[in-house]
Amino acid sequence: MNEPDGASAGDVARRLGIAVTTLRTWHQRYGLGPSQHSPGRHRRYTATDLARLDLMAQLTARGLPAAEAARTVLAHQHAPATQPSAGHNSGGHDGGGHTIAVGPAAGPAARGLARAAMRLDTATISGLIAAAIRDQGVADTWNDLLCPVLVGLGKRHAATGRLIEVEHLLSRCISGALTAVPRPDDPARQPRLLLACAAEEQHTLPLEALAATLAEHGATSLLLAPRVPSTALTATIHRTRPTAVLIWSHTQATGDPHQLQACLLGRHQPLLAAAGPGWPDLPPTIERPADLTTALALLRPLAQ
Ligand code: B12
Repeated sequence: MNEPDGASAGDVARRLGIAVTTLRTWHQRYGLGPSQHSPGRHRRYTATDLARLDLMAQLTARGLPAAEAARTVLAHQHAPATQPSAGHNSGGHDGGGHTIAVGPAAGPAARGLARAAMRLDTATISGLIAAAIRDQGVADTWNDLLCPVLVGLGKRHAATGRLIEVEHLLSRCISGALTAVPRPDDPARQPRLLLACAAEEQHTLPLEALAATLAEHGATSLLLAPRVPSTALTATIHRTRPTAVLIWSHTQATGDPHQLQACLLGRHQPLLAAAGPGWPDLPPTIERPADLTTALALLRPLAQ
């Protein structure tokens, strides 16, 4: 921490991405308060206080009850001092603030993930995502943990033009965790579901989440992502004769409806779904699942 007089409760709460009331509760209940005191002034948090609170925030974000987390933190009290991680020392060069705003509905795990992403802390990012998938399944992890952080990150990037490194690292960790979800074990069978990104579309994560949640529900899918040209898509439909094809477009630039029409030109007519916010208005014969759960319900019965 750079301030010679130590930091205020507001500063610390902002840096750790937690509410000031949470900080006060940790102080009152577990004694994790500010240790520096100048007469006539509010007490200030030192670098050692911040390191303790950072550990507390990480442990609670991983789901440890606060009392247990506090016991662990206090047990570390006399161990060699932990340095606050790099992100906390970085003086606001990312355009203001040290965490990504994840919205009021997001839980502590999303705030913990946002903090870990800002610190470029690969091990914690991957650990939090893997633990959430194990405990809650892919769909809840995607909706409640990953989407709030991705949306917050997108807003922050749009406002500042920065954090591309955070976006890339987080995306890779998410892909890794979703790919690690075990697939149904039937190598002899050709998957009946085809999931593909639209031509030039690089946003792959929603499709990766869909493939992983389908797998969790016993359904295999063939995933082509990113950037699938229309000719490659129609050739794959011709070769694999899927029962359903879902095409993802995230931005208007990639949502050209001609690539959808091309999928229905052959003799084989799969169910066709256009997903993602990039598509314009489309004929009602094309399915438009609005979220992961709806897409799962639409495709799962067609996986056999
Ligand atoms: C990660 C990311 C990237 C990564 C993608 C990595 C990967 N492997 O996927 C990379 C770095 C490659 C990238 C590139 C770009 N990106 Co980008 N990216 C994002 C980010 C942060 C998250 C994307 C994501 O996965 N979102 C998933 C969910 C969270 O998206 P959602 O729209 O909120 O979801 C809604 C629905 O789609 C639905 N839904 C959610 N999940 C699912 C799942 C299924 C199956 C279904 C059916 C529905 C569904 O529910 C949600 C609520 O309605 C977004 C921010 C954002 N808000 O999405 C920007 C964002 C999409 N990117 C943006 C831009 C501009 C770009 C680039 C053009 C930047 C550039 N100049 O190069 C390129 C585009 C390249 C291309 N041609 O595709 C803009 C798009 C603005 C616009 N509307 O046109 C966004 C919104 C950021 C911003 N605010 O400016 N990006």
